Amino acid sequence: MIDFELTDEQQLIRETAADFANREIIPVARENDRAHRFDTELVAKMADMGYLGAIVSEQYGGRGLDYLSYGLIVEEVGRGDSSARTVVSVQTSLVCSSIERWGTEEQKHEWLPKLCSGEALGCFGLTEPNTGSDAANLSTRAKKTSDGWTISGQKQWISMGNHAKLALIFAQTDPKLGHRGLAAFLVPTDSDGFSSSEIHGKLGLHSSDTAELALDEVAVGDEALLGEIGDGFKVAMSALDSGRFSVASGCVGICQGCVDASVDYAKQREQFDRPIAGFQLVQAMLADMVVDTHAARGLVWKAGWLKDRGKPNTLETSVAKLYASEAAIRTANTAIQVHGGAGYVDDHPVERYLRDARVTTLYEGTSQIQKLIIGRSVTGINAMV
Ligand code: COS
Repeated sequence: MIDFELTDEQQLIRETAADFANREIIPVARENDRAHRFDTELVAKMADMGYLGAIVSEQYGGRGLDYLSYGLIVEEVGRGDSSARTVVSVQTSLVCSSIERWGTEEQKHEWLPKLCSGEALGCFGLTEPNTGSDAANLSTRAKKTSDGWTISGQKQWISMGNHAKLALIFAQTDPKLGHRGLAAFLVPTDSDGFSSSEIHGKLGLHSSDTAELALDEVAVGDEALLGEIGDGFKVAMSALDSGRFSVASGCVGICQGCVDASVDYAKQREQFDRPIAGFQLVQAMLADMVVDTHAARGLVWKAGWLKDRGKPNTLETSVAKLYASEAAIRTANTAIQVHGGAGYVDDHPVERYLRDARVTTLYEGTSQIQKLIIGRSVTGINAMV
């Protein structure tokens, strides 16, 4: 049976998130973008809505929602502002999900309530200056001490790295073991030897905090280890299964925002004595945008449906992330075309949509990595070795 009908609860969650985006996110998005401001008040409001721990169990302070509902929330937040959406994606999918899935009861009770309530922000420290797609090849080292570990290395492109109280840090414990030597650590960012600095000059996501992290002999106890030694790569990959779904959901929001803005504009903008919405070539652009939006949303919902049933979904998540991120760029680009010169300045949201969409085919696995995952899945041949 295929059923595209949302439950009453999912419908309510969607409407509430849309209303939240309209009231709290969209009115401040342009000013935050211009000011390059990481909006901590908005983060607190999203936390109050339960959006930082939507899929976390209620016993740990989350809302215990299903993935489809989470995707609906992330779509609406992404329609509002991808920088705000990045907060939700990183906090919920990369950090909270990893702790809930791999953590001990002590770790879950210590961190999840604070993360869900927004008392603490978390960041995901996988990528390094010389390690992006080849995620197993980390330079950051963790050395065993008598009562814990010392971690040294650098992390790059870390969303929320300057605001986070907790960093999920991936490090190599034994280079001879390759990906089976990796471990994940819950590192408080006020630890001695931990520092962060802001990365400037980004094309988009101006109101998202993006950091470089440096760990200089940071000492943590044994209780900081998340999962077992050697589980680090699996922790990262399982986090990205959730994170890629979240990015894809946010991209559907960009697509929908572009359609909404373009339809409105095309109906009120007049040329040759009639609204440009009456021109076939404008309608063709709108139609392309609508098709991309529907297709992306359908793929995201399918991935969420599989997650909610506990079925394997790495392939479907990569398909959704690849399609939705590329669709967001196409749609935002077309939306600017519909707006003409007006779309090139920030009186309308579409130029920000394009700038913010651009990163989504890069982070949480490039489009090329998604294609290699999809290609391996259908051929059984690993093109990455
Ligand atoms: N969940 C849990 N475990 C997973 C997994 C998943 N989704 N995917 C793989 N694993 C496990 C495998 O089961 C395997 O376990 P064993 O060691 O027990 O055999 C292990 O991880 C290695 O898997 P695999 O051989 O598939 O890994 P590869 O080295 O081939 O992975 C890719 C290569 C490209 C897929 C991976 O490095 C990747 O996703 N790179 C992109 C990283 C990225 O997205 N960076 C952005 C960071 S966030 S901005």
